[in-house]
Amino acid sequence: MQTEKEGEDDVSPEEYVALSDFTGSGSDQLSFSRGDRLLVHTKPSSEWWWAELQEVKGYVPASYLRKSTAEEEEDVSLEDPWQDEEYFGSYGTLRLHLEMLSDKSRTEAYRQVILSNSASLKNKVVMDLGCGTGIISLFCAQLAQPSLVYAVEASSMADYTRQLVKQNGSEEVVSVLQARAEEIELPERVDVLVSEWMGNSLLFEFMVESVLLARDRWLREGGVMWPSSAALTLVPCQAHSYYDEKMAFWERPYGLDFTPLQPLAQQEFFTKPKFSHLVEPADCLSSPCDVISLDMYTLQIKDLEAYTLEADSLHA
Ligand code: J7C
Repeated sequence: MQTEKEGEDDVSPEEYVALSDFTGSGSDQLSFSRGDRLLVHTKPSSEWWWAELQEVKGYVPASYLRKSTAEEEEDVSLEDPWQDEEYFGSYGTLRLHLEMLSDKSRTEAYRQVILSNSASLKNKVVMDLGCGTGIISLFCAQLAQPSLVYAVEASSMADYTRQLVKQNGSEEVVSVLQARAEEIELPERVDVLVSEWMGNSLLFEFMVESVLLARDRWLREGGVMWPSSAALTLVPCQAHSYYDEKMAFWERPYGLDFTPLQPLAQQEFFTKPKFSHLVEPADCLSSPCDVISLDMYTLQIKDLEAYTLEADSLHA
């Protein structure tokens, strides 16, 4: 049994989940991201708690946290957010598909390749790995004349993809398989393996692993990979016009002087990386540099695992 004093020090911390991102100011506050799991040691006030994240302790705002439930604590899949269930779960809703479909340069690039290679697709068997809503499979079916497209999608979106294929009159050509690429069984090898697998910073999600496995298992010898190569390109850039535009909001809204909020706006909106920002060529501060280049015909998983970046290559 614990004495009161021992209890204060030894009371087991409670686990909380972050509801949204928080950037701590000063060295005694923790910064965290939405979904992070924090251990709350003590609750000195109703607003600020003393907590721990990855072995670092600091104050956190209580209103940013919710208690994690017993089921969550037991659910090992949540320990690794990219476990299959969570990963494919996120692709079972429209949010990420909307993001991908709204990416015009991405979607148009696939459409264009299929259109300009339509002759070589005639009577060919295609696999569209991770087809999502089936856009690439539909482009193949409608812009070329493949004999068959296997549209492979592991998430529950596959149900809707089947409906979309039917709705667009392509059910004779496109066969939707709801399965992980690693598990599918096909009666034949395919002539073309097309996939939109590229994640943030190219390799995030590591879907490339599934593509390579499908290539080795299901692409016939001499078959075609789309894309045939991939690169991660870095370029230092500025975003002055975006910055100015966002800060200008705090100048005179409704004719009132709101400039005292500008330092706060700067802290809140500009201390984190900005994703999905379209960089104008004029904002690039040097010529781009490829830091990863992949040949999708020869690439092996072990090459990726062993990838290291020579600092010298950045000066090239
Ligand atoms: N098997 C089947 N579908 C997959 C797999 C896999 N191994 N990995 C990812 N997907 C699906 C996923 O459900 C989503 O619809 C799409 O492929 C991911 C596309 N991600 C991307 N960054 N372009």
